[in-house]
Amino acid sequence: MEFVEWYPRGYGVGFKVRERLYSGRSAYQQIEVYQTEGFGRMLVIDGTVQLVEDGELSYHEPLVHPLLLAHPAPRRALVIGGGDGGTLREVLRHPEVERATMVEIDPEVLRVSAEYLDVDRGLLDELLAGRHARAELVVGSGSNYVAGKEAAFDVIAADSTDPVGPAAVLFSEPFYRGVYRALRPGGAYVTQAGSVYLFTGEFADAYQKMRRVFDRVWAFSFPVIGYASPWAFLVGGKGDYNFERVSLERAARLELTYYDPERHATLFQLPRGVRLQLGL
Ligand code: AG3
Repeated sequence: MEFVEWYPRGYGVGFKVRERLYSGRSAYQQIEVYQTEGFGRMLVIDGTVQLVEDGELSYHEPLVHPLLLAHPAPRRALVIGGGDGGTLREVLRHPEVERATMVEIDPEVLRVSAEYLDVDRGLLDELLAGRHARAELVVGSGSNYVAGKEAAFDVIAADSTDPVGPAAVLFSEPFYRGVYRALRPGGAYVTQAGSVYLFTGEFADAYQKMRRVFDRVWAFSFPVIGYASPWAFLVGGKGDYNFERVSLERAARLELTYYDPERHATLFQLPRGVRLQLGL
């Protein structure tokens, strides 16, 4: 049996799968879990691959660690989306983080991830029971949550589905304004921004919108296992936040597998045509 995610223009990313372990419709989306032959279990939302267990770090590491390692003291952290728990798990590996909040809109993603996936069941169980020492869970809309906050977070990471569909609001200028307000001075925001090659227009669009809101914006890419790679990411900084310098001492303690802090500058490598399309 095979599972193929079809991107625009008939480009596919496929996995050999042994069986479908779960399939169900939540109030927001279609959720599926497959047992793949070579990469552990796979979470699929609305036909798009969210993660494979043996490869999810290739997404969660570049999403989280550069952002936090470039911040001198990331004490308060917010994760928007990320219901499988992988992003929050990586955020909590930083001892500087005193308190982290995760706002996930779909309780079914939390339940299915806790039951079927081995991303961090322990963390999800603790969050769902409300007994994690440093982290709390809010089930609700990330954009509504952010709209009510002012100078509350040092770092905010959005781990959403694609810039098309239900998550489109997380790529809008009003949302970015809310995020900017919710950041403390010197704080920063990161978001995944789709496939560099298949969603180049959305990537460039999100980049331009963020430039209208944040004091500085950085675009980077990373090859992610399971996605049509390279994958796009955007960082927006408030005040004097500088994404170009990361703490190597703090990085050394993380024992990273994919993101390489000693080669941080390689993150900014984009295909020339894409760089020009972004106006960089
Ligand atoms: N969230 C980003 C998923 C984007 C994948 N898009 C796609 N395959 N078309 C991943 C969730 C992992 N925590």
